[in-house]
Amino acid sequence: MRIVVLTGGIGGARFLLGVRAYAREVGAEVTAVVNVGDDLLLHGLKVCPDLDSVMYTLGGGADPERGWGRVGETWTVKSELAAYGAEPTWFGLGDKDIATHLVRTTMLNAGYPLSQVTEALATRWQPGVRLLPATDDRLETHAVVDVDGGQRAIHFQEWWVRHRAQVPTHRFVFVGAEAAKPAPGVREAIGAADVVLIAPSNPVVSIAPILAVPGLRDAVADGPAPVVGVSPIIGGAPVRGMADRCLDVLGVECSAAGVGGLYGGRSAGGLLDGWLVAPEDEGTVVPDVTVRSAPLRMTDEAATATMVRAALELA
Ligand code: GDP
Ligand code: FO1
Ligand code: CA
Repeated sequence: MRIVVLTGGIGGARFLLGVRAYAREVGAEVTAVVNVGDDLLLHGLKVCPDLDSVMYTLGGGADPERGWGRVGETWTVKSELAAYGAEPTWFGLGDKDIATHLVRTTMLNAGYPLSQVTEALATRWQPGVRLLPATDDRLETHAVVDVDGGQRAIHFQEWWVRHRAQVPTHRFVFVGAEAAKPAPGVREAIGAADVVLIAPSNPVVSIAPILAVPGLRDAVADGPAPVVGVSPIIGGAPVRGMADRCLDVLGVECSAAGVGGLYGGRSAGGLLDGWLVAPEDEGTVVPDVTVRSAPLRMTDEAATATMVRAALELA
């Protein structure tokens, strides 16, 4: 059995722990197609927050409380940069994390594509699933916001981390998406999948940038595999993070039904055959989609594997 998962950072990473546990039980192969829209160049280093969240989480090196970066992290470089007054001060790289960015940046500068660099980094972390960036090309999520009486596009990280999404926002733009190509293996994995799962990731800034890579939405929507999504929204609120702010920008209700409707039913030009919602949201209706409920809180690996089983039963 071949399972493909579309994923962002922490929500997707925790979901993948359950997918991997299930896959080990039944001998399935897992490919994660990971968002790169959050990526940024900082102090000359290429930082890939969602790829790193997935890699560290599956490799046992993630900080469980923060949800990003390394466990047991130290911040010497960050405070040294602050002593120089180096901007930005609102985004901090940990010392251990910086080693990842140094290796990545060196390889990228030597001409290796991000997909090969990711494979090389994963040699250390042994995530147990194949990690593929959605694209090797530059694709950056920007937010069009009101500042100082005018409209300006700012990088997603400035919107999310610096402004905590609390700034009047018109829309998101996936800069570079039109010219981006799926990374090697992504289209092939989707085409050969027995099931495609959409992780309970942020639909607006984690899943949408993946689908914005030309050809990927069609590969999923027109592919042979059933597509099942898992709701990141329980009882009208995100479990963590600011998906409510993101959905607000799109004018989509923050609910399991709202996100299900945003993805849409496959037979109606959308993506989904199935949509898994929490028991709190039982009765959710998404036109042309089979909706089931199951406990969706990823409290530990076993609970998450049970949730994955429910998603696969829907397929
Ligand atoms: P990010 O890239 O680090 O922001 O992470 P993702 O986009 O992959 O995931 C963020 C989403 O995960 C948020 O919208 C949360 O609501 C969702 N999430 C986090 N924990 C859980 C959980 O235990 N259950 C469900 N269903 N969703 C969760
Ligand atoms: N999030 C923060 O809120 N503040 C930070 O200083 C910060 C640094 C950081 C460094 C590396 C990394 O991989 C992630 C980092 N994040 C930080 C988290 C991250 O940028 C966002 O939560 C995600 O991009 C949203 O998916
Ligand atoms: Ca993300």
